[in-house]
Amino acid sequence: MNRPVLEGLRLNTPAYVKHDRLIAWVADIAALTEAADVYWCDGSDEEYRRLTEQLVAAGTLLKLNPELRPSSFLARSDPSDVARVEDRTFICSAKQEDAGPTNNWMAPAEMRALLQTGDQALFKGAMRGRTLYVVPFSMGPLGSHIAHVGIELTDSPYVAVSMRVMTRMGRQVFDVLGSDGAFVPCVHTVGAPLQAGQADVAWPCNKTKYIVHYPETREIWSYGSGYGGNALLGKKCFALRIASTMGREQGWLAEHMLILGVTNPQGRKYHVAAAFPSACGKTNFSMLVPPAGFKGWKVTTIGDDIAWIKPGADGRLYAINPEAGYFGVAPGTNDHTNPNCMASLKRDVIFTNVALTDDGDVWWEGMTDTPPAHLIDWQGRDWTPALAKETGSKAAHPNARFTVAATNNPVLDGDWDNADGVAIDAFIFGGRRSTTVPLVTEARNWTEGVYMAATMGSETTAAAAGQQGVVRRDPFAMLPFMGYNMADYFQHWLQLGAKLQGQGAALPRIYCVNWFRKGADGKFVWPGYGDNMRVLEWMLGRIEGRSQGADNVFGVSPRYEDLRWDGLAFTREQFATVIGIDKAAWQQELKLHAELFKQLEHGLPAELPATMQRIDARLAAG
Ligand code: SAT
Ligand code: MN
Repeated sequence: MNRPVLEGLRLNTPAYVKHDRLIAWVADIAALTEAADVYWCDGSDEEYRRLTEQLVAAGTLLKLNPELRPSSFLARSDPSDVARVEDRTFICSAKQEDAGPTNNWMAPAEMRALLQTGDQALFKGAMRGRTLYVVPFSMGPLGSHIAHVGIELTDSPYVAVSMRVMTRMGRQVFDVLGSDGAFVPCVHTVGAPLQAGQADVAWPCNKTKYIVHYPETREIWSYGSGYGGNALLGKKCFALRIASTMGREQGWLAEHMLILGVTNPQGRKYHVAAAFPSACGKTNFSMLVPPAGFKGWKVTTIGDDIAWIKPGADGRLYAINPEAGYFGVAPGTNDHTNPNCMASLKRDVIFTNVALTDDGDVWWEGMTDTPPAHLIDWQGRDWTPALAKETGSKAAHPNARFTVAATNNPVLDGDWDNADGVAIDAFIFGGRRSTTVPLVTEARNWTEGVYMAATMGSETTAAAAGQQGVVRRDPFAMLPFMGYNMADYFQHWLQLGAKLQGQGAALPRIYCVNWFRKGADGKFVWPGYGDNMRVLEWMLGRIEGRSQGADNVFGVSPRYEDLRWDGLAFTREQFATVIGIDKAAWQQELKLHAELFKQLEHGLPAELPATMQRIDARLAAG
């Protein structure tokens, strides 16, 4: 192997790393980026303490009051670096059609010239003056047959400590890898090299950003951002975009889904995986507290964001959560919407872009009804409720996040770390729709379920779209996370279902939900949160053959008398508002489905337009 000459740079490779190809790759990247030093993360408590102390000294992290929020920190990002950058995210497959019409694409050679090989290549010298951290991580329980290993090389110690919270990170990963095990190489730089003597800033980043995936070689290259899914490359980049392409080749699924366990009063336990777009309450649903009337019911969390799902020898689908922590949206989280999450956040948390209270704790919009009289906002400026009234300025950024280990969750499922995963009984797909889509509908078969998932959509917020009520189609809640052609992905789901059915397996039931229908007053009609348990109970009742429902054009939905209402005053009229199918609205809706299918026509499975035509015909007849 052609090793680069590293003038004066020691690789510092620990003796327990036996993987020559990996070591050579680290040397290559250190040479390309001209990193000042190389540090191999071991994942120990001592290392976490040392790196967080270093980040406090550098001003990236602020230590919170240890009495109020023990072992916890606040990071404030650069105001230009606060979220995933979808328009800077690329799938660089050899052929453009393999990325499909929903992804940004560039030819691999062209992208490599831009990032690695060209005269002005962005990664050349990008880590000058910085340490390159080697971050070994396992997505999924170490050694699980469903898990995969990644190695992230990053010049951000904030990323290194966040990866320790979010993944199984540390030297034990090298035991799994041995001398030639497979890993997904992930290269990340904030894109802010330091000249000799140049002082660093608290949140280094670059105006130019590239989040790049090469599906054929399973590589990830990320430039210019230190935030969330742009930088913690195990999450969306690996566990969804790269893993979806691995799953397609190998016959499994990488999904943007929470996984929960639900145990009924008789002690029978079910597992449900549910896909919702970002910021639609996945973390809340995965930690749901059943309402008072549901004695003996228990909901436990396996994952809150991503599921890797493989068929077992028995033909059932087994899911693991590839992550080991939660990177959740803080605003709106409180003791009513998600008490288990609030309990998870009592200690050992890295908060990003929330507000700081005068006594050294955190606050965000929606945490309490009455905000504190004074705060330091997410940009480090004074904030008061009066100022907010006047200028609308938010104390916490709307995409402010917490990073916390799953083990902090009081309702963590006993099987969350089970290497074999849990057998899935039902899939749920849900968007955010103020009209049209009923509270819950069961698909009558797998194809109808895939249709529901393929056509799901969400109304964009006014801020994102400049106008209210525009529906963005977000198939399977995977639109920003697909690693290949969306139409091929639909086909993969259909094929997997057909194959398992051919083996005589009972497939999971598929449900479409919508918690977000609004009444004439513009307010949400369905109470949501813990009351979603009523819908979950109906689904499990369907699986057991107990719950009744009524057939409609879209599938099977409950009637008022099919749900349990103990402890909730919810009238037949209110229920009609959230469950009804409006003929005109659905005719309009189907036009939008047809638009989506037109966009995805290259390789689109014929079953989907055929299903649309069946719905259309029933609508016309009804
Ligand atoms: O920043 S993340 O991509 O991890 C979260 C999200 O936007 O869904
Ligand atoms: Mn997500």
